[in-house]
Amino acid sequence: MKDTLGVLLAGGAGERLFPLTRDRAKPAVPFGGQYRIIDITLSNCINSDLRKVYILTQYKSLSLNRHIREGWGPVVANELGEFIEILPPMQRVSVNWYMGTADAVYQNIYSIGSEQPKYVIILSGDHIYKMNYQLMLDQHIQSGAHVTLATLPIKPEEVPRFGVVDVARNGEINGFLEKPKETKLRSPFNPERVDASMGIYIFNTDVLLPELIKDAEDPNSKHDFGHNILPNLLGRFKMMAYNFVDENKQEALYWRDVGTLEAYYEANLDLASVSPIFNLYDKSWPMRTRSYQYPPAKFVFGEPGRTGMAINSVISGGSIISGAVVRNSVLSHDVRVNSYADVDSSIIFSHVNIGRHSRIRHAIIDRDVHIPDGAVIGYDPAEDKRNYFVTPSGLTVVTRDYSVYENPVS
Ligand code: ADQ
Ligand code: ADP
Repeated sequence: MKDTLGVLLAGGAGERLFPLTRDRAKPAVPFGGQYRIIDITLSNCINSDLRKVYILTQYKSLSLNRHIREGWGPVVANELGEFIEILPPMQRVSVNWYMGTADAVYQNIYSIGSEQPKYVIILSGDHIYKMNYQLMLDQHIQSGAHVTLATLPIKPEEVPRFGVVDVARNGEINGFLEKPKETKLRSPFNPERVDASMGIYIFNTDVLLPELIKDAEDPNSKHDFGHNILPNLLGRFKMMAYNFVDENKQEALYWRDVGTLEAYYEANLDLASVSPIFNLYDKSWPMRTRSYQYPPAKFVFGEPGRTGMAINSVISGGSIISGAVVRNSVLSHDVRVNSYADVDSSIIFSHVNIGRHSRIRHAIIDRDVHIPDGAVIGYDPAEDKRNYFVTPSGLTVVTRDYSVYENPVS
């Protein structure tokens, strides 16, 4: 890993996560109470001993920048040449913003070159998974590949969202097609699945940099890894797949693109379940984040006889549940849930105050929102639509616009 540079793409708009991405980039969207989505990939980096990482940002990146600077800057030893550093578009080699993913990397070609890494691993800041990139690099080196793509088996109907990879039994890649409408291709390892790209690539640097320059000079290119760079490498370089599967079952290991509100909601609620698939308490693979100085979460009697409690829930520091019941939910920092309130199967961001007698179910409440006393959210989608954002599947999202500021947190 000492010879490897990580380049983490964190500049996508995350449109399908709207309205959570209205004021922040997708990688900065809170996850699991105290984390941001990008923390999962950055934790994978540190746990894999990848300690030189550039993060390419552009879209609404203030909150992301702050989080990285304060949370991740101190994790690595700068004096040893390690860094976790944000690179926004600087117009050094181009007058444009980052056009596509390949252009984002191309625009930082000097920063990459000056580190003189032997390998570059391209990552994305959008996914929830635990992966040891060291094992992928080991395979890359042992196989003598110029480029290695991480792949996982998906259902055929999912291909419009993925790069489809034609993999031979020996792991060599013979074809690649970005987001086709459909495909007849099936995995040689599982006839009911298609091998898909996870958007994680290891390149030999001496292959990557000339390809980026060539792509930048091509006026017909979208400057995207999936559409342009990868298909252009076929037949010219040795490309291998690194299959992210459970060896026994030939099924994919846990990996989620939390790119839609529903997928995001499910992945969060999984954390609060008795036996989550994605375990945050696994000491062999710690998840890190920016630390805040909040006091511990507290559960108290509110009104006489009203017990404050949380069941099957993740509750972050600084929160107080007073005479209210919280079930199957994920609460971020500094949340107040007041007497007689009932919160069920919901995600509550930081600094939210939930008024007395309110009932919230199957909802996401963005930060700083003050839910007034007696509010009912998530029980009647038609009614919710008049006041809040409701997804077609009936998930209610309450954003800051809907705050009732005259009811401040005491
Ligand atoms: P997508 O995730 O749909 O597909 P894309 O939108 O290009 O591809 O995003 C890839 C990553 O780059 C994301 O983390 C995004 O935030 C970031 N990004 C996008 N545009 C950027 C820009 N201009 N500057 C900086 N960062 C940017 C990709 C692959 C598929 C693969 C799926 C797996 O293209 O082949 O199957 O990931 O999810
Ligand atoms: P996060 O919850 O991701 O930490 P921040 O509170 O840091 O978000 O806000 C991110 C950016 O969005 C900041 O620049 C902030 O000023 C801006 N912002 C916050 N709330 C609103 C709003 N209601 N409308 C427009 N911009 C907002």
